[in-house]
Amino acid sequence: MAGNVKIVIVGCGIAGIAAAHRLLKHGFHNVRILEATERSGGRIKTGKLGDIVIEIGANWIHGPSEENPVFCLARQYGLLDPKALTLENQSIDVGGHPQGPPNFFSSSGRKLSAEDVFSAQELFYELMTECSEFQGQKGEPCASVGDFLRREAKERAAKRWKDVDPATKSLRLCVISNMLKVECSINGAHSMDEVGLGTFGLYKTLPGLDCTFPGGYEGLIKNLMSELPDGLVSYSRPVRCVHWNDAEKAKNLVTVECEDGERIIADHVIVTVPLGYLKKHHSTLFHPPLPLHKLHSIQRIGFGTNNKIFVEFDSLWWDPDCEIIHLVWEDEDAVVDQIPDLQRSWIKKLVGFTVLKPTERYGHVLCGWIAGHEAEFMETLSEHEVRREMTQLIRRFTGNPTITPRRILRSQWFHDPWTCGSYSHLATGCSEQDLDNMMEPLPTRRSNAQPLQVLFAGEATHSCYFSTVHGALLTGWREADRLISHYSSLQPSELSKS
Ligand code: 6YU
Repeated sequence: MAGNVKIVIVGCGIAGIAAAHRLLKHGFHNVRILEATERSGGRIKTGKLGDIVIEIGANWIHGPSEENPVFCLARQYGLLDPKALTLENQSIDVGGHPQGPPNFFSSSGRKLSAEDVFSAQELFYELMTECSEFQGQKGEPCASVGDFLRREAKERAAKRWKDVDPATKSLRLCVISNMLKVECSINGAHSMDEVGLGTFGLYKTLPGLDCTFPGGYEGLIKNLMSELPDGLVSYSRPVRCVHWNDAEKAKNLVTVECEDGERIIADHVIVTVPLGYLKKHHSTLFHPPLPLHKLHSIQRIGFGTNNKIFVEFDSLWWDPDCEIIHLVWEDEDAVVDQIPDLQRSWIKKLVGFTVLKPTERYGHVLCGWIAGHEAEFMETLSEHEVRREMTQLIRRFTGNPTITPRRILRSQWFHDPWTCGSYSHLATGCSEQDLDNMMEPLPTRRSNAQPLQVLFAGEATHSCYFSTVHGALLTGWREADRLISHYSSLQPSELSKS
């Protein structure tokens, strides 16, 4: 029976691949994936800087431990370093905060001491923990994480550091601005003012010290793809419109119309396109249009940009054990995460760098992080301009006028036509209901038409692991399971009709 059911999956990122895997395993052989680009993986994208393997998209397995299906698969395929497999690594819980020994440089060319930054970091992490605790309790004090952090940081700084000299106090608040910008990168948001406070605690972290794939994240995709039959994916085949049936007693078939004019009839379609793409193209991607409550949730949930700028040097200018470099602007003691003069000063949004480790494998390569509209503007500049700005920035913060990057490479997720940004976050005004609406199949329960015509997977449809690879993978399995249990619950008489 399952073999006769025709299922089309739109998008060959990890969610689409996971859905296909699970369906095939359960006897659904008539499965096809339509992918807009010429490759699998979507936002899992490994590239090269010279001979060095770099990640243009997803970087880490967040929370690599038994509960994380990406960790389990990577371990099964032998893709991880031995350290990541140790029980010790799996049990470390850092609650999603950046990890590893940091260096802090300031805009006057000074390297800040641990003492300078410790009090600021302590206050910031205290506030971040509090932000997660409003979830499920009515009456959070502000609408956004940014409002709360800014207000509380200033108030507590005034009380706690009242005996500290003004220059030190000001510097500490500048460090907090840097950490606020790091949060923008982590959340993929333009400003933390756009991230909802009441729902912030909905995102869940898993234990385990984040780890990378030494051979590249795409190794996971290659291994999964090698287990799918040849020809299952049609590449360079963008879907233009999914025609479904909202009318009562309408026949149970969906038509998928491709850009090249091909029309494919299916019993079910699983849509895994990114939320950024849905926001931009929902009105043409579905016919009839999406029900209003679903559309409003697509509009309410946030989808921002987080970009990387890789920079290679001949030698290191950071401490050998350093894993994260923070750049602190000394004129930002107002606790800010947005740059007023975006076109001239976009580089101020670059929070700093993660150091690619180990040095024997990566040489002296840093990965710079920049989020928001400043990151989107950066994408419009030539590589030459970005390189020039990066060089000036590093010279200023190190006080060394001779440092020159050997080469750079940046990501451009906002202008990627099939992604339109990086990943989702719960914006102000969102509720848990929006996530439920995102994953609700069409027609929705409010309709009497044939059920499960169009199903939705992808990172932005996971209730607590949105924005991650493991979240996306789990949504692919979830939607496959929805179909598997639908067919296993049908009576024989219903099966012959369907
Ligand atoms: C994670 C991480 N990570 C960084 C960056 C990005 C993301 N994520 P897909 O988009 O993959 O697939 C959809 C497909 O649909 C795609 O192939 C399209 O081409 C196709 N499509 C679209 N339209 C179509 C149409 N019309 N027809 C047919 N096909 C169509 N996740 O776990 N770890 O480290 C990161 C990161 C830059 C962009 C990430 C990370 C998110 C994941 O990549 C993402 O959730 C999943 O891959 C999505 O899979 P999917 O299948 O849902 O969609 C100082 C200093 C300090 C430094 N601090 C730095 C802090 C930075 C913190 N950042 C963390 C996140 C990172 C790095």
